[in-house]
Amino acid sequence: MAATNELIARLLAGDKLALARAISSIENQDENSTGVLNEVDGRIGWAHRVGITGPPGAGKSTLVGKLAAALNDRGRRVGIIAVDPTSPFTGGALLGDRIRMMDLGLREGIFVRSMATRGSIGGLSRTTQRAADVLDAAGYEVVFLETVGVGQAELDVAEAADTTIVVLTPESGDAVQAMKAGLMEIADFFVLNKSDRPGADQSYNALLNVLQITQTSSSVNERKDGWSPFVVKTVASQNIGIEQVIEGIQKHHQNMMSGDRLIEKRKDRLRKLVIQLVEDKTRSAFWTGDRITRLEDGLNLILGNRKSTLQFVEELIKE
Ligand SMILES: Nc1nc2c(ncn2[C@@H]2O[C@H](COP(=O)(O)OP(=O)(O)OP(=O)(O)O)[C@@H](O)[C@H]2O)c(=O)[nH]1
Ligand SMILES: [Mg+2]
Repeated sequence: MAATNELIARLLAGDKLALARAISSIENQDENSTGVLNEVDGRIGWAHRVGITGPPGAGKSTLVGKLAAALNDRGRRVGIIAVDPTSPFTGGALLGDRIRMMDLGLREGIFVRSMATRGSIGGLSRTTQRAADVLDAAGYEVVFLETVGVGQAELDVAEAADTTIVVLTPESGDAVQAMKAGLMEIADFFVLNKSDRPGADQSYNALLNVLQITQTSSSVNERKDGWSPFVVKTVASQNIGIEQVIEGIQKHHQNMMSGDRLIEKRKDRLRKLVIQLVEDKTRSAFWTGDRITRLEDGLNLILGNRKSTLQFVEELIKE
């Protein structure tokens, strides 16, 4: 307990080592995690959580690095969580990110952390959300959540973020592809990175076209929040377009702050979290050793055509 208290005191003071340890505790749900989360809740402010997703190698980490540096130059404290949904270990690519971002992490006001979340307890969305909560409580004002867009992972990150940016490149196939992958619904805006590459203008125009079509059609893609996604061209490696991306982030933040959208989004997140936690707790409370034995017996009865499945379920629950 004393150790947990000390950890909490240090992380609230912004100690990076303590922050890293607290996030590991949450990832592993070890003995410190409940204590940490209980202290973090109640101290959550309004850190702006910005999800950055897109295909492998699109330049997401490069972009996040430049954004973080630019924001930090203006005195903002910035947290970066790079989520790797594919690897349970720190793989090569992630290590590359780490090395590239290490310089940034040396800055007083920037915290960098990567998480390999395959098989993480409670899922990517929850772990990411709670890690962002910890950074928020520790006084970080902007928290970037980077993840490679591989199916569910980008949806999970979009759920944990207030603002979601989808990074595409001239190489990453056409805009129609992005639309098919459901990115139109999750992107608050797009960054077309590597605009120094051939075909950048065509890609930009194609993306604009798709956006116009989705925005003018009264189809499923119409956004009920009235926000219209746009495209920002960047060359992250050369620091080009970074200011425009920051403007986009701020514009979306303001849009969410006026009206109740941000609070509603947070409430949605919290609702899901509470429901998920209740389900987890009830499930583990239900499956005691006794019931597991009963389950095995019941399965034999059902297989032997001596009991119906539904009847057995009712009996188990009633006990
Ligand atoms: N030409 C060009 N190269 C870029 C640009 N931005 C980033 N790169 C390069 O693209 C490569 C991949 O960049 P990362 O930032 O690691 O990309 P990522 O999307 O984070 O990659 P993963 O996390 O592995 O999916 C690196 O070699 C970068 O230097 C750009 O605007 N133009
Ligand atoms: Mg990366």
